[in-house]
Amino acid sequence: MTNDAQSTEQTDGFHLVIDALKLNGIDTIFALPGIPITDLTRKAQAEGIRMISFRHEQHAGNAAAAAGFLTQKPGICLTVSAPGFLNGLTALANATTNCFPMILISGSSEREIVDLQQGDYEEMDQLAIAKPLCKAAFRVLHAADIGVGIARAIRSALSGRPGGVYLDLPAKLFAQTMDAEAGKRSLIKVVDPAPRQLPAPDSVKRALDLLKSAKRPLIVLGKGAAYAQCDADIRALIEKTGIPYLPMSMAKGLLPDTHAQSASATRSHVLAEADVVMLVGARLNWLLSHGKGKTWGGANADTRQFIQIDISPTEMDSNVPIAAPLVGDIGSCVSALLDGMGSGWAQPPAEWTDGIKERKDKNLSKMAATLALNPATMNFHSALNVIRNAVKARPDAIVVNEGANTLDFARSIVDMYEPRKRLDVGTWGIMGIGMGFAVAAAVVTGKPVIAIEGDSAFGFSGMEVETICRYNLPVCVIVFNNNGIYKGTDVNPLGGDVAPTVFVKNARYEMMMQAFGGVGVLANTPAELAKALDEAVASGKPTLINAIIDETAGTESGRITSLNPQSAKKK
Ligand code: ADP
Ligand code: TPW
Ligand code: MG
Repeated sequence: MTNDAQSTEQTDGFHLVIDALKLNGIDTIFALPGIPITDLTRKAQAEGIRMISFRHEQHAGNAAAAAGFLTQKPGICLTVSAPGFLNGLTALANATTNCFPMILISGSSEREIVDLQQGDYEEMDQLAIAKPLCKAAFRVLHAADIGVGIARAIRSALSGRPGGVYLDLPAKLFAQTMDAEAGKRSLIKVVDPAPRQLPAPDSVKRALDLLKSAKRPLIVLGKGAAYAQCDADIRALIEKTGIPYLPMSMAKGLLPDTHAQSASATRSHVLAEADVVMLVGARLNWLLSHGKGKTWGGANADTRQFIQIDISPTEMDSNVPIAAPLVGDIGSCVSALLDGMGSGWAQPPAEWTDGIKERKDKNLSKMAATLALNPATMNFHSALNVIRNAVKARPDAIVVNEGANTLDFARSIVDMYEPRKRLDVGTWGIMGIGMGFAVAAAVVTGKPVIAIEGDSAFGFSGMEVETICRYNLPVCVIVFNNNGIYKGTDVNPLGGDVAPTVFVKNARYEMMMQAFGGVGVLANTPAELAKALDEAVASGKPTLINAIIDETAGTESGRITSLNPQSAKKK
C-alpha cells in the first residue's frame, strides 16, 4: 500500500501481477486491451511476456484454454470489465466443461460503486457471475495479496480435475504501490501445482482382476488421457494387454490411428459387445451414450462392467455403476496397472480380437473405396482425403476441427499419429473454438496448424484471421464451403428470406485472408486443395483455402441428428 515514509524502491499492482505470472512460468497471455488493463498488456509485453492480442475476447479465451490443454500450464486470458469479461466467460465455462486449465483475468470497476449499484463505467459484479461457471473464482483488493491470488488461481486450475478459474482485478489495484522488496516477498512460486495422486493398491488389484476375467475387453481413451502426458505408459498398457481400444475425439493420436489394436473402424460393434470396458480419462456423458442403451448393446448393458480411471472421485457412478473405480492421476494409475500386470499377461481371447479385425478390415476397405472416388463436385470425402494425406505426411501438424458434417467426417477420415494434435469442439460440441484454438496451437507449439472448418463454424471466429496474419502464424484454415449450416439446400416454404440454415451462395472466404496480407485460395477440386495445402504447410504462411463442397452432401446435425427434437404436429 502507499506509504510515503518508504524511501526504498516501490513497485505497483501492474508489476506485481506480471512478476507473479512470470515467477510461475507463464510466458504468454491471450488478451484484448482496454480500461483498466491496457497498461498491463503493454507492461507485460515490455517485461518479455508474449502478448497475443485478439479481436474478440471469446477467441482469446479459447486460445488460453487450448494452451492449457497442450501445456499443462494454465492458459491466461486477459480482458476488460463487464462486456469483455462476459465475452471471455463462454470460453472459461467451456474450458471448465472440458477439464482444460485456464485463468480468465478481468479488470473490474470500482467496488464501492459496483456494490451500491451506482452505475459505474462497465459496472458488473463479475465475481458473482463467474462463480457458478468455473472451478474457482477469486478477487484481489490489495497489491500485497496479488501473489496469493495468482497462486490460488494456478493451483485451482491445475490440481485435481483441471478447469477454468476466474481472477477479478479491480482497476484500483493496478496503481496501488508498495515497497518493492516486500512486494517481491509477497509473491508465491507454486510448488507442485498438480500433485500426483496415487491410486490405492486394492483398487488397482480390483481393476486388474476384473480386466483379467474379461472375455471381450475394451479400453476407451479420452482427452484426459491425452492431457495427462504419459503417452509412453498408455501405449505400453494398450500393447501389453493386447486389448482393443477406442480413442475419443481428442485422444486420437495417443497411439497412431493406424495401430493394429485401434477399434475405431468398428466402433459400434465393440461398444455393443464388450463385456468389460476400461475408461481412461473419458466420461460416460452423451458422447458415450451415458454408458447404456442401444449403443451399448441393449441387453448386454445389464452385464457389462466398467473400470474407470479418473482423478475426480465423484465422476464414478455418474451414469452407470462403476465396478472398479481407479481414482488417481492417469500417469500414476497406468503405471500402477503396468506394475501389477507383471509379465505373462494373457492376451484377450482370439475370438474377440479376430472378429474385430475382420470387421475393421472390411470397413476400412469400404472407406478406402469411398475416399478414392472423385465426384465432379468435391464432397466431404474427396476433400478430407486430401487432408488425410497431408496429415500423414506431416504427423506433427495440429488439426483444429469444428462444424457438423465437417467435424464428423474429418474425425473419422483424418488419421492422427501423435498425441495432442487434435483440438475440436469438445464436450459441448461448441462452435467458435476454431481460430482461438488455431492461434494457441501455433503460438504454443510452433508447428503447422490445419484448421478444418465448416463454413458456419468458421463464421464464429472468422475475424481472427487478422490475428493470424498479424502474428504471421503457420495456420492454414480450410473452409468447407457448402453454403450453410449442415447443407446449403434448405428453402423457405413461404419464399422471401432464405432458410435460416442457408448463407450467401459461393461466398469468397479466401478473400478474408487476402484482406490482411495472407494467402487466399479458391479450391474446386482435390488437386487444387492438395496444392494449396501443401504450399501452406511448407511455407508456414497464413492461408485460407475456400474448399467448395457439394451443398447437398451433408446431413442435418451431422451424426447427431437423433438429438434434434421432432415436432409432434404434422403439417
Ligand atoms: P472425452 O470427451 O475425451 O471422453 P472427457 O472430457 O469426458 O473426455 O473426460 C476427461 C476426464 O479426464 C475427466 O473426467 C477428468 O476428470 C479426467 N482427467 C483429466 N486429467 C486427468 C489426469 N491427469 N488424471 C486423471 N484424470 C484426469
Ligand atoms: C455456440 C449449433 C452445431 S453445428 C453448427 C451449428 C450452428 C454449424 C454446422 O454448419 P457448418 O458444418 O459449420 O457449416 P457443415 O459441414 O455441417 O455444413 N452455436 C454454438 N454452438 C453450436 N454447436 C451451435 C450453435 C451448431
Ligand atoms: Mg456448412
